[in-house]
Amino acid sequence: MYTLLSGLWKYMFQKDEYCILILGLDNAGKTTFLEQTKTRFNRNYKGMSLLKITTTVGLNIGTIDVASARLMFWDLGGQEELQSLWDKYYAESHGVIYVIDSTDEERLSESKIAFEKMITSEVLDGVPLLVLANKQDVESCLSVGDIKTAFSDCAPKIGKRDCLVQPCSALTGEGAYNYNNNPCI
Ligand SMILES: Nc1nc2c(ncn2[C@@H]2O[C@H](COP(=O)(O)OP(=O)(O)OP(=O)(O)O)[C@@H](O)[C@H]2O)c(=O)[nH]1
Ligand SMILES: [Mg+2]
Repeated sequence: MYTLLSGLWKYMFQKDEYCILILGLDNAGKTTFLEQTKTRFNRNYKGMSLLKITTTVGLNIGTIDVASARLMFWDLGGQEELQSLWDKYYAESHGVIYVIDSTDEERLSESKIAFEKMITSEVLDGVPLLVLANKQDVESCLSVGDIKTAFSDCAPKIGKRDCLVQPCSALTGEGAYNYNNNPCI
């Protein structure tokens, strides 16, 4: 009887769990984005001040509930020597958020190389992709159009997976509703 009841309870209330990787070069704003997301979606979450976030060595994990789904985010360090660890997490992931620093034109080609390496991994074949053109609160930043142009030769490698490019500011939390969605690179 207990087994039956606990099975019924789980069936009714257990959420589907999905793992989302947050990738991108160091300083792109991944951890800031994760903290901003946790603050917005978890009612009682008292996060640290976004301005006190320091570079990630290893990973940060965060969980939010959206409708009947539980999203578990894995925010990995983006420094060059840590990028070799990214692929250890690919097999477990249901989606990837790739964060680009729109204020750092100098490192855009470096970011493109890391992006290209990630999307050409067979393990991630077909996994949906959200590209965040971050730091749009900075007036002199690159636009989504500029970033799409810089990443244009990656387009064929994205394949048939779902892909959306989204301008945002992880720091202010603006994004989804304040800027226009852009379907793909
Ligand atoms: N102006 C502005 N600054 C941002 C934004 N997002 C992040 N930053 C700043 O960018 C710097 C790096 O942010 P992090 O979140 O630590 O970057 P990260 O991608 O996690 O870096 P690693 O952990 O080293 O891979 C910090 O000084 C943040 O305050 C943004 O949307 N706008
Ligand atoms: Mg970080």
